[in-house]
Amino acid sequence: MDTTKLSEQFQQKIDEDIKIEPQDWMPDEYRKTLIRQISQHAHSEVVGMLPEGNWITRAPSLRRKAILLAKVQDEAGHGLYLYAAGETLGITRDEMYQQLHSGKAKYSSIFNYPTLTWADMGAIGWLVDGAAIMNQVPLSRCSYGPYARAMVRVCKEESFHQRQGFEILLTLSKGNAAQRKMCQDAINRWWWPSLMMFGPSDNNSPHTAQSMQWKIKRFTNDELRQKFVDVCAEQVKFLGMTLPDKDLKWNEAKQHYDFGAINWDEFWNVVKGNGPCNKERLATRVQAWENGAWVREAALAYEDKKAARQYRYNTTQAESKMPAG
Ligand code: FAQ
Repeated sequence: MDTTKLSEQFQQKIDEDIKIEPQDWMPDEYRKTLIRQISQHAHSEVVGMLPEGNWITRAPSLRRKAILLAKVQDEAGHGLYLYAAGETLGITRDEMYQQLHSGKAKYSSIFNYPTLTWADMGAIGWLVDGAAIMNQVPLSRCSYGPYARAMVRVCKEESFHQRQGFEILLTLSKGNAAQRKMCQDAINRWWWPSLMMFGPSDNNSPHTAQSMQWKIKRFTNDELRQKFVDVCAEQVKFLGMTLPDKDLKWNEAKQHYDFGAINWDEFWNVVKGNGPCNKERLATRVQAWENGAWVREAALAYEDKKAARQYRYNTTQAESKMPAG
């Protein structure tokens, strides 16, 4: 069948909400877009372990330490499902890592900011995981089966993360003056970078239109950002804190919150590698990869040894069944 016909049938399946599976025909550009997005998403989960990993040894109680440890492990698991989903498209995990380590593949801008106080663990949970869920719930309905299915479990876990973050901030917000100040300071620092997680505004987003047509994206960057603002503007009231935006105001006519201008220069600066922690984050990942070389070699050597033993066993068995003479 010619490519035009295949493309038409492909789009028809998408329009009918039939999932595309790895063995199905798909346009090269669809495959490329998914590899780009899924691998960048996987890298974000794994690099995203670093800002919070920084606080595991400094969590204020054993309970907080255990919760944070479990949360950071969950992020590793999310990375794993996503790398596995990426592999179904014909790219190897090593190639994806290579793209991250060489700086070719992006990861979310948010993880290039430092975690200065314990309240940052609360702000990350509430705002960063909150933004991640807002973006990922629609992705669980995306047209590519393996990506959509990976998102179902990821979202369940992210929603727990979001609540644990809010609970950290709620506790601080009921604490002494220094704790309340720490809480407000963390919200102030994480608010705008969290809004940037949704990507450039729609008129500057080169991939949105095509990704919407392919139902990889179900909402545009600006639509999801607006939903997030509307939710947070209400939730912050429970904390007795404020969002650092003097233009944040309920708009009765639009039934949405209006909000101030995002600093897109800051966003692109971070995306291009010049944020406060870009170099440190990438160097840590590269070092982890290099330090783990012996583990990968040992695992492969073990697999080879097991296969050789199995081969010897199978050969002996076959020989013993041969008729004598
Ligand atoms: N940072 O045309 P668009 C998490 C790039 S997971 C860096 O709008 P698209 C869990 C974009 O890649 C967070 N780069 O692109 C967690 C593209 O560059 P390219 C990650 C960004 O793909 C919580 C260019 O700008 N989530 O947080 C960013 O249609 C706590 C043009 O942009 C996902 O990855 C950014 N913020 O829409 C872990 C979700 N935004 O590739 C630990 C899946 C845009 O052409 C602790 N991804 N760019 O070189 C998506 O939904 C989409 O890829 C968007 C971007 C919405 C991020």
